[in-house]
Amino acid sequence: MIGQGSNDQHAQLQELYDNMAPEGLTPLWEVLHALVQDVPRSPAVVHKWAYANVRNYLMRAGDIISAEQAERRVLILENPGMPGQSAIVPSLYAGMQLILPGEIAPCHRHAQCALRFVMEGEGAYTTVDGERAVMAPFDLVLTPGMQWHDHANPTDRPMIWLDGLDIPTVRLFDASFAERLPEKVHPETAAPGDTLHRYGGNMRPMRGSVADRRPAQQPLFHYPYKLWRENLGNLAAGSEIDPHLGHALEFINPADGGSIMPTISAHVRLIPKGFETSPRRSSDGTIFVVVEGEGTALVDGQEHRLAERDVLAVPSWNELRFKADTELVLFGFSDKASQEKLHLYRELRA
Ligand code: GTQ
Repeated sequence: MIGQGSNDQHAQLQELYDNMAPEGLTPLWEVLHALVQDVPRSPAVVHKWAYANVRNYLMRAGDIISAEQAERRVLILENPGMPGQSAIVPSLYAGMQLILPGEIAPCHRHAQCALRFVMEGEGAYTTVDGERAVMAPFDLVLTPGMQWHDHANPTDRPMIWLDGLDIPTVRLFDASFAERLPEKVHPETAAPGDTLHRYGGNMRPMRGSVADRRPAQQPLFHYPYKLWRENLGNLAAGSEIDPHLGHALEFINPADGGSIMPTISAHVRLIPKGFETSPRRSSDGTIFVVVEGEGTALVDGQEHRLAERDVLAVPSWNELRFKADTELVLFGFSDKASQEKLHLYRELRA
């Protein structure tokens, strides 16, 4: 907004704006400071979704609509600061997906990258390019862009997971492509766990050999809780704690050692009982899931109580601290992967 100016100038400017608006022209000086901010001021707000509450609505949806009819039976975790945008932070989408016993969610693929973080249930699976990732609580399963995926629950209990996708990022770039497979379910192409054995143990099939069957850029799609929890526990037992993060491990893509997918980074943290992390800001708005324990997130001084399976969205550049009442284990995902590629990522540790 321009400051002082005579009434006459204001009138002349308003006339100019009105005349040129139909031609797709508008004055920078009215919006410059909103466009080029000194620090990030996210339209997204800090918000916590208590798991029991989300689950309740999700089960109600389960009584009314099938997974197959819905294609994906998901409640979007929409940031209250960005109504109608299907975003949890400006660049990312999150939703809670329910697959009831005996249901399938039909096979499709799209440009958007997806992660699933399992909240409850065991034995249902996502099939990625025809290979089942059989899920257990707190497993991380990926469906990287344009890989075929369908979901099924052959167990007798509901299966619920958190979906994290880069839907708003892809929307920003106008680069969405999607297709359905004519069959509901992708034909099985490999035994469950095959990819984990080939690409998940810091090894890979020799390049060009018949065993090297997965896409070179994104071969791995399953990071079981059993493995990451053991690694995190061992790290916590044997290393100095980071004052700002607690004990933290990032999930990586074994193809290049980088983020799990081109647009999404993910990590886990362990904060010991009684520990309080030091204040930290980062430019990647982050979605946290409480895996174990209880505590408090202090976001710009405001307290948010945390219990198991709660989801907390912390937008860019909010000052964040965690206080652990019991040993606290967190999963987090963010757009750090995109920001680093664009040379935008920053953090500030106090
Ligand atoms: O499971 O493929 O929450 O395509 C949103 C879009 C889940 C999925 C979502 C999707 C999916």
